[in-house]
Amino acid sequence: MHPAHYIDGGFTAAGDGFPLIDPVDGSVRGQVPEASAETVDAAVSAAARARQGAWGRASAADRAVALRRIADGIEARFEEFVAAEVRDTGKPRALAAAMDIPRAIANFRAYADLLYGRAEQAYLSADALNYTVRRPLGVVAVISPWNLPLLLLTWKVAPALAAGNTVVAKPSEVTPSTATLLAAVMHDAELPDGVFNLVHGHGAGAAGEWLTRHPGVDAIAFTGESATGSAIMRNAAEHVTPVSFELGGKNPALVFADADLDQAVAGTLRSAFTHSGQICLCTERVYVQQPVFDAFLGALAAGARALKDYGPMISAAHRDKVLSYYRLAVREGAQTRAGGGVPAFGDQRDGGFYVEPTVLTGLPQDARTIREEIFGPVCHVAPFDTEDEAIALANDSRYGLAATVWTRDVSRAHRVAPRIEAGIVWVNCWNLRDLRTPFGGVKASGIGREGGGHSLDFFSEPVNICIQI
Ligand code: NAD
Ligand code: 6OD
Repeated sequence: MHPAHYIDGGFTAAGDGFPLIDPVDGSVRGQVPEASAETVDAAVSAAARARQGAWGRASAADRAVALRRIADGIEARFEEFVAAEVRDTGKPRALAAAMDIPRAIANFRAYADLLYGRAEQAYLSADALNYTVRRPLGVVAVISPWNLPLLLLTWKVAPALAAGNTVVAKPSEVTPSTATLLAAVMHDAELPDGVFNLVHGHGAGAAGEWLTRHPGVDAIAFTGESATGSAIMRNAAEHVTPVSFELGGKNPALVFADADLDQAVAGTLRSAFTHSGQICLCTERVYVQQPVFDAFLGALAAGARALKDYGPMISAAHRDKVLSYYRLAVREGAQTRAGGGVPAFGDQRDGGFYVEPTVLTGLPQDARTIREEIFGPVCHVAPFDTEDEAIALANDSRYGLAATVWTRDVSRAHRVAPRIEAGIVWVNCWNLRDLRTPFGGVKASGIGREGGGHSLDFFSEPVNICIQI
């Protein structure tokens, strides 16, 4: 299916287009329509009208039925979704089939389930009964990135719809395909016209920015870079539009000498190199306690060199950015223990945007390579002596999204985890997700929490009703 806008129940490819590039070989695979300001306006107006229609009157039970139909619709076209996600991102098929598309289905089912079982508190006193109802916010703009395109789009669209809102979604300009398929699923699920709308296009000075400045948008749910979050917040300030932000990270892993070393190495290979490091939760800073530093580093570097089935960076520009950090690291004094360059495959992938999985050592904590998010298949490994030192190193960052702690000492795990300044701390695991739990970051990694009731809270507002008795 070619990328197209979906507005008020109909597909249109109005507007000039730009090329869709295959990151595996650099070839042009199609055209993406660039939404004009009028197209964005039409989408917001359609969403505003749909609020007043059947969707605005639908009960939670009706909305849950609709969410299940959407989940079933994605499942019925599973292979099509997997193929589209693989084409846009170049990620291994196994990853899209095991993570991206199943999680998108689960996102809708989880919020269908969660709609039941939420009750607000009522307060009865001598003279009044106070109770609270939750009202949808209205038109929600969902702006999502390219790394887990359908997973992260549906992570916000599902709860926004569950809470009774209407949506205008703008996926990343480089990964438009699964969002377009999702619109087709919404259409087949007979969601009322205008409840879900989709516009394609760029961010700054284009569809993304116009949505965030639009007076008809009642809330903005955004996932992407921290710098983009700042820009959106400035624009959202104009109409005091509420925001929920999931932003960048520079995630630490702490490996204690009492850890199961094989488990810590295997876990760090996953946390640093899954999707070639292009997941906001990926580890870029590894701190290892001195007695096991050499053994851990040797095994991690060997594991990184052995990786074969990995995907490309999303674009030539992102490949160049990651490679510029590989070179910067060396200028800053790093030793490259694995990778550090561009792989040669001897096939069409040599025209694509690949970089080698890379392990670095030897940098001081104030090096830019240690402080800035790279978002590629690279981590730096440094030693520490004490628990306090490890926690201080982990927290010495402007970011605070996720951390991993590797230890067999249960007391240590409970002592260390709550002291790490991050929204999520995984102990002896990584990216193990329960969709009911709060997800988000501290510091420059985000504002607010999503997941379970936290998302439903953001996408609705409480109204207190006081009845004199
Ligand atoms: P990005 O910020 O460049 O773009 C994300 C989306 O925002 C895209 O749809 C883009 O078109 C749009 N956009 C860009 N500028 C905009 C503007 N001025 N106004 C409105 N919209 C705008 O991010 P990306 O490169 O697509 O994704 C990678 C980044 O996302 C990394 O920093 C990564 O850490 C972060 N990320 C965070 C999480 C999380 O859950 N915390 C998840 C995934 C990715
Ligand atoms: O698992 C999730 O719910 C989630 N939001 C993951 C984000 C990954 C970032 O790239």
